Amino acid sequence: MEFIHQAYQPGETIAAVATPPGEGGVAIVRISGKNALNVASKIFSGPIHQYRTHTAHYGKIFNQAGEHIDDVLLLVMLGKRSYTGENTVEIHCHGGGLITRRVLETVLHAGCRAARPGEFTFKAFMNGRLDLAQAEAVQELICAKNEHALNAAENQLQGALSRKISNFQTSLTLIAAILEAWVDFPEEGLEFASMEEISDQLTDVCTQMSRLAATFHDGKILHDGVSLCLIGCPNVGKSSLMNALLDKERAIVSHIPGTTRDILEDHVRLNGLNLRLTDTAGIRDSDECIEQEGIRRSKAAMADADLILLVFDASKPIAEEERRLITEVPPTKTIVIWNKIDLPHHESPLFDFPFSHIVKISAKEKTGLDLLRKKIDEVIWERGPPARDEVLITNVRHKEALNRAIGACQTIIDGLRSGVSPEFLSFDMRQCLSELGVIIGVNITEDILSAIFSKFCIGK
Ligand SMILES: Nc1nc2c(ncn2[C@@H]2O[C@H](COP(=O)(O)OP(=O)(O)OP(=O)(O)O)[C@@H](O)[C@H]2O)c(=O)[nH]1
Ligand SMILES: [Mg+2]
Repeated sequence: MEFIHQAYQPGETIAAVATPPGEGGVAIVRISGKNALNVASKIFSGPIHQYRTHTAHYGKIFNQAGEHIDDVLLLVMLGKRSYTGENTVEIHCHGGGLITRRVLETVLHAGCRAARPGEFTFKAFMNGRLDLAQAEAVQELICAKNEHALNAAENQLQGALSRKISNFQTSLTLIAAILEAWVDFPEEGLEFASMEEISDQLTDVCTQMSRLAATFHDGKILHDGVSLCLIGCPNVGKSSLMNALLDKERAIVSHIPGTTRDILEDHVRLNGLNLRLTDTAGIRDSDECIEQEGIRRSKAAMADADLILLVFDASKPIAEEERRLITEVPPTKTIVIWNKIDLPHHESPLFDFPFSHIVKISAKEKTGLDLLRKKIDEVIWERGPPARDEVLITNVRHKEALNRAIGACQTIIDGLRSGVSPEFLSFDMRQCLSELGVIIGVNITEDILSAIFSKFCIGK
């Protein structure tokens, strides 16, 4: 078969540096495959073939010319009990870029090939150590940017998602068997279950699958993070709010309207989530070409943002430009900020407009910010942050396969209800089961596997 568009031999011995580039205390060169012990024994000073599995040994690495390369700690992990499911040797050498490269070159010269991205995890998948959803969780675990994402990846790696999927498959396979019995032995089939019972069971599985698919909203937040954009007319206090949320003087603040002319970006942590905060140029009619470009960028940032903070100066009446802006923002992803309430101010006159999230603050006095943080959290999560052990769909590939499975399941339910003969529904049942299989990696094409693993780092 092929892996990342090159021939792939099961058991072939591969090697790579498993630690990140740069200087560090220790670097790890990992070797895995059926010749891993032979390769390592050619360059290591100790009797590798005599070592027991999962033991560590101090020794020296020598190159082909017999030159000393490094003093190392060598770990042996045999066969089925290793990460890849194949013999694995890890060489823990000194963590300099040059020395690590020399150790790797020595290993490669001793008779193995450089690993492709994600190839160790690919071996683990091919050898049945992990299913595909678990293999993908390895990469998500490495890339997790917040606590919730880490929990979700950990659950997926422990097989929680795979168990859910295989429970769906088990229920559907039982229903499929009843449908087939029905086709083969129409009289006996009816004794197993009635048409309504089968349809109810299917609806139950379909509802559970839909519930899982609905977690993708939260999963996407964990995976991609959340972007927040500050929008408003000049001088309403957007940059002041940016600084207050970041708790540093990031943006220039002044009483002159049109102070911010370009997009400013920074990150802030909120209840375990990383938010990307964007301050923008105040929106108004302007003849000045640089300001016009700034305003164009503000509107583009607004369109891209997951959440808009639409800022008003509460001490002033709503301006004509602001009325226009109100009609341009999507109300469901907008929080209205009624700023400068430390000054004599108007109560919010926005009841004419469809905003359900309004927060009163003073960016200058830093009041109302906790309420704003709570509101942001509320709008982001819709139904509260995910529980630690909740199974979430974080991956578009899983979401799409699950949605196709739900679609096929729904077709069967509709068919049964409208009296379509069960034999005509077996195609949809096979389709539904195979889409679920796609998530955990059953009958998946080489191209899809290559696309998934090529996103991994080399050495993982
Ligand atoms: N009293 C009071 N003044 C504020 C408050 N927030 C901002 N200001 C003042 O309002 C003026 C404008 O603030 P900025 O933060 O620069 O406003 P902006 O919306 O970023 O303005 P542009 O960059 O021009 O679009 C400054 O003089 C701030 O000190 C507030 O809550 N209360
Ligand atoms: Mg500004």
